[in-house]
Amino acid sequence: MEYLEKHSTEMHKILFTGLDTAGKSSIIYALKREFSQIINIEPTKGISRRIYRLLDNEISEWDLGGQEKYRISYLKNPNVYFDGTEVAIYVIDVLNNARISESLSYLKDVLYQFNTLKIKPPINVLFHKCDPNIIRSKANEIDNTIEDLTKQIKEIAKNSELHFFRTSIFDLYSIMSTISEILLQLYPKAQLVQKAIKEFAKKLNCQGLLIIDNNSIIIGSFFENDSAKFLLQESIQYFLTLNDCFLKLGKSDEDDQILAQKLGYHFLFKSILLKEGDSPYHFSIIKEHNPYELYFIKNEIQTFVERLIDIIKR
Ligand SMILES: Nc1nc2c(ncn2[C@@H]2O[C@H](COP(=O)(O)OP(=O)(O)OP(=O)(O)O)[C@@H](O)[C@H]2O)c(=O)[nH]1
Ligand SMILES: [Mg+2]
Repeated sequence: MEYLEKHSTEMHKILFTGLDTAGKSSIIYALKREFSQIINIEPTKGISRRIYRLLDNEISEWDLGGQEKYRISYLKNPNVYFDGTEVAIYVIDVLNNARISESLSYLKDVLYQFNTLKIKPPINVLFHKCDPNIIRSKANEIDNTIEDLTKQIKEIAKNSELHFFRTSIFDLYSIMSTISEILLQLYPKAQLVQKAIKEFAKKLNCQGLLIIDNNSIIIGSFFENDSAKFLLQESIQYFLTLNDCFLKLGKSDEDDQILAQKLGYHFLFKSILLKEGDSPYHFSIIKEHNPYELYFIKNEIQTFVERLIDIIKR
């Protein structure tokens, strides 16, 4: 239980930037599952910072409010705001055509600052507000906007490592998977963890397994087929929310789990503490065959958690 104290923790600076109203803070609230905050969201005044743990590292997350007056001050003081950035997340509102050129121009300014500071963080561009209902009704229009933007960004940032994603707060999984992929780039052990998760899923003979930390970061996943993938991805936010409800009621017990069943699919959701006083990890499992084995896999999960601790501290 002392390994985390002994183990040296690395701190990584993650920068969220982009114009005002792009949706940066909403993405962060969505990861924290604080949906009621998104409805009444106010523009971020200056920077909002938080520090959280990811596996055995620490993430220092900087959300730079994007109103013009703040952008001017960041660009004037790049040492304070941009220096030390290991990963940049640049959020663009794809529904706001009128401000796309302004957004590209600010991206240029940000890249210029990285260049001056002699740092080369990967640039992760989020084409945000790709809401499921809009994608259905205006698919071509959005695709064209994104295609055009991608071309322009590749030109502007031709010396940077670039990654592109489509996100919407109305598709929580798009946010979870995007931010997880971005953050796990920092973590070389992520592949070992993923391999162990796959082996564990095979051992359980389940069709899908999703392991998420308390900040909604997907530590690893396994899906045997598309329906298992779809069902686990879509259901995870409801299990997390139901779990949060019990925590708000002050009710939790080490042995508790949520079980659900429909049309031959059996779901098990269980929260596990790797370490006393730490935040929990959430396991979501789907099984089609021998579902009753699900009731008896507590020991298997515990053994797997020990293996996970072993990989993380190594
Ligand atoms: N349709 C849609 N609206 C969104 C989405 N994400 C955020 N919004 C809305 O966009 C508005 C601005 O969101 P914020 O998260 O405050 O934007 P921000 O980038 O943090 O803005 P600043 O703090 O001023 O830099 C809010 O009204 C959100 O509800 C999304 O995925 N789809
Ligand atoms: Mg904000």
